[in-house]
Amino acid sequence: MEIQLWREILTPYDLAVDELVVKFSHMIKEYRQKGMYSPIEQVTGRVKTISSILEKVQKKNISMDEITTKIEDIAGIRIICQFVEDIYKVVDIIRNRSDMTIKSEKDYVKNQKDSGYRSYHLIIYYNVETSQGCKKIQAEIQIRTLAMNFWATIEHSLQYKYRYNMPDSIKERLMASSEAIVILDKEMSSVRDDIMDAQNSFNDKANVVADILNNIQNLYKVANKREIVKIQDEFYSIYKENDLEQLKKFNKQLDIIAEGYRAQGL
Ligand code: 0O2
Repeated sequence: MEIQLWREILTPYDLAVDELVVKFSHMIKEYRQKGMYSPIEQVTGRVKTISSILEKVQKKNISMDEITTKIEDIAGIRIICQFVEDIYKVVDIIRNRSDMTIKSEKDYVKNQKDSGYRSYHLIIYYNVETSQGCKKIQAEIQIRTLAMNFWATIEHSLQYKYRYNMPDSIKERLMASSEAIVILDKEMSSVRDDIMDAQNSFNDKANVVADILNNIQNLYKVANKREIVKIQDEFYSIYKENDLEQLKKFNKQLDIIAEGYRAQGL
């Protein structure tokens, strides 16, 4: 196939990956801005390389005009979560979105593959607007925990190294480490509430401090210097106490001062 044609085929996938990464990243941002725990920890995306597409074409005996229908993972999104429970939350979030439709799903978390691989896979339909009009494309979303991702990344490299001849001893060690990952994920889930509490209060504190600094910055433009210096000193001393409730109270007082100066929207 001509290079130009490949470019034409892959461009909408490129756009879809960019858009989907932005959408999922924004979800993380929204949760954190609200001081809430985000079920998504990280998101990455990639368009399958031409060489990898050709490999699949050969392996699955696909004709060139069937590429976009039969190869479902030309656009690939990987969502990494902290806990197994989050994987199912993310699946529900995707299920309820109006801009993606689920075509099929595979739960390799509950039904792990023989290799020991665990992950939740969704194939979605997603519309992109290109210069040629609207295109409905397929994309694969892999959702897994940080621990599952660690295992899959290492195993993928070993698969590549040994191709289809992975020594049994390595396979056994990978199986054993996959079992260790299951235990690790379970252990982490059992302390999930404590970890979430800690992360929520960390985000809460970061948001309050950002609000306070924003208020102080606005007051700089309208209040007199002595008053600002006093406010700043007070902020530093409350900050040192590491008491979130005190910081919130101080922020409310600042809101009232800023309102008095009409400085909030500056
Ligand atoms: P790459 O290089 O990651 O793109 P399919 O081959 O997708 O048409 P299949 O095998 O039924 O059909 O799909 P499945 O099982 O849902 O797997 C698709 C993708 O999941 C793979 O894509 C891998 O990314 C990942 N995966 C599946 N099994 C394993 C495994 O045992 N180990 C690791 N590390 N990853 C796995 P590709 O195209 O094979 O590879």
